[in-house]
Amino acid sequence: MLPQGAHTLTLGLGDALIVVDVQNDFLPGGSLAVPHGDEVIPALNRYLDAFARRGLPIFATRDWHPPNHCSFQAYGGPWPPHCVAGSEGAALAFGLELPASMTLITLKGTQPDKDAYSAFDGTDLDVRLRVQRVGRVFVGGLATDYCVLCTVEDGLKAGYAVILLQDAIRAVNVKPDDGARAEAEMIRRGAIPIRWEMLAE
Ligand code: VGL
Ligand code: ZN
Repeated sequence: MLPQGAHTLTLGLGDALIVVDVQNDFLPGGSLAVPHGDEVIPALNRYLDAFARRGLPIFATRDWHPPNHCSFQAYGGPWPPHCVAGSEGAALAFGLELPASMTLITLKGTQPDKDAYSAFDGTDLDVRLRVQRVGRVFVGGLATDYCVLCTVEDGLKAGYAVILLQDAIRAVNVKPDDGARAEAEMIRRGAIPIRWEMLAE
């Protein structure tokens, strides 16, 4: 049940779903595990089904680094090795129900000397969205305080309306309130937070 007065949101033409970096290395047991990262999988599956049933486009991004990537500690970066291109850790999470026929995959962070948290950074995502006449993107996945944050910020800068799937994101929380701060920042910049209950049938 929705609280009285709450708004609902109807999916339609021009909407797209962006699933950010739901990859094994970001799940519990992975090399850069996001606490409770696996909880985004069932949450995203509901949105995936809603978009698929309406024939709306779905984009899945993958962090996809060379073994000598600059974000890895051995090369001066902040992170343990993760999402090495082609590795099991870089594979999309088992159980994530991406409809193969309508999902487009975007790889990012593929250059050794350049990190890319945003799905728009160094990719053709903007062009692919424009080709499909997308005006509004629904963003969920991992991690709230890095790739989701940067993807939402770049989406807003590129002129998209951005809906933040608040029940389908989880944070690394290097500092304990990083995730909460990132959410507040995305909303401050214009992202609209929703939860599953706010989507109209
Ligand atoms: C990410 C840290 C390093 C992310 C990627 O997907 O949020 N975080 N690489
Ligand atoms: Zn990375």
